[in-house]
Amino acid sequence: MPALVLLGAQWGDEGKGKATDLLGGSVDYVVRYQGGNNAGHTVVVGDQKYALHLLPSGILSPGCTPVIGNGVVVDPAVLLSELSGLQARGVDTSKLLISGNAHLITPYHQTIDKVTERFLGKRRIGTTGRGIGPAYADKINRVGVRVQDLFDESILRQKIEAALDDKNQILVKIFNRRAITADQVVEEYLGYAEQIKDFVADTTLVLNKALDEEKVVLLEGGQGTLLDVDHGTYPFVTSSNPTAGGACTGSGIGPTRITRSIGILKAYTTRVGAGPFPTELFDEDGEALRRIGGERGVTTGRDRRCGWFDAVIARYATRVNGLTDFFLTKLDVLTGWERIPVCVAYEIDGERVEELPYSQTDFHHAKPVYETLPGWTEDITKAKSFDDLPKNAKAYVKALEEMSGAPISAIGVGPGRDETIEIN
Ligand code: 2SA
Ligand code: GDP
Ligand code: MG
Repeated sequence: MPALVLLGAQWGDEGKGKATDLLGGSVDYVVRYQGGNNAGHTVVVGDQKYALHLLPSGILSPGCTPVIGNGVVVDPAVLLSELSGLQARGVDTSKLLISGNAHLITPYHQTIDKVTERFLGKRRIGTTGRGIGPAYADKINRVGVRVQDLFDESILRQKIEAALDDKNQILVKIFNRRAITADQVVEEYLGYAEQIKDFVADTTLVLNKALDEEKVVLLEGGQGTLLDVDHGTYPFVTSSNPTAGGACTGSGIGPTRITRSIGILKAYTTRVGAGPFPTELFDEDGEALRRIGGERGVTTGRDRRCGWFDAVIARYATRVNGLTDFFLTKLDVLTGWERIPVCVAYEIDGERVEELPYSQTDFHHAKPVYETLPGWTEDITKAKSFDDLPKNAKAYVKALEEMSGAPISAIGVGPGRDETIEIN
């Protein structure tokens, strides 16, 4: 049996948490493969709303084993508080597995993230301030601290001391901050070791064995395709690979075992943080999308930037992720607009461009070319099948499908688990 990937097709917050939860009942493992507690995945179960940051959304599905893969960066303090928050609400968290190879976020990563952003001023990325970029930088620089290091005090101390050698130079000399002592970090992190040791496992072995035994593994992405450090709008990206390739590296599952790659696609577009966004709206339509869609960051509470649907981006997501299908989310948010513009191409320096330009300068200059589709006013939140949708909503979905390069297999018409139309 297969592994499947579920990832964001835009700039994140497409509704991946809800989609993962929806599939949670029919899969055996849900694996986070990149990112960390910069993510904010919302799952609504009945009248209960959960905001998950580090834990895979599958933790809410009984029978499903949640896994934090090697590609994730783990802030142990956040991990423990998220676990105790769920336990207090009666969620069984005992099956969680954490890769011993996942890297740790430490307090100095958070400090560096925040002071760097402050220093960048107008050129800031608009990070979540959770230490994600600095933790991945240490990983690539081979001075990172891994989950397994928590269980060997002498190695942990050596690594933290080595990492702090140059970090303290930067913090003190450039950012005018107080030095962080290795002792204080080591002591804090040794305290976490005992609390997380039972969750730590060789997760690539567990997952590959599970696949051998015909189990189903869902690889859940954080953020989205356009925030990918390789394929996104660099430098306005996160520091990991949310795209499908990252699912293999971040979990230790080979590409031949993945049979489905699902792109979660919002019926309009949002972005948090800085960077180019061709269909962004600065008028009352943008404000209405934000208000009706509840477009506010789940982790930082920042207002999300909002704009119309961008088919160039959707086609790009199909291309770089080899998408087999899309889940289209938040169609209900568009109810009430008389006409809905959809970006079908860009105009760059007077020329029509159908594909996402690889040049950053071109993308910054891209102006959306819109086609306008007729809207609908009927409430669609109770729709259970595609045929229950009003004619113009059906036409909108079909048009998006045609422009985006992969079939739409599910449509979200509300935040709840059952507010989904499945299309066979
Ligand atoms: P970072 O912190 O280094 O990963 O930030 C780099 C960029 O990545 C963006 N980013 C996100 N964009 C959308 N949603 C994210 N998760 C939260 C949510 C965001 C929040 O679900 O709402 O609460 O603000 C997320 N995480 C990272 C970030 O905005 C930077 O542009
Ligand atoms: P994620 O990061 O991709 O998991 O998405 P977020 O949780 O950050 O943001 C998506 C928001 O949209 C959450 O508040 C969800 O509850 C909500 N949501 C998901 N699908 C739908 C839908 O089809 N309709 C509506 N109205 N809300 C949805
Ligand atoms: Mg989110």
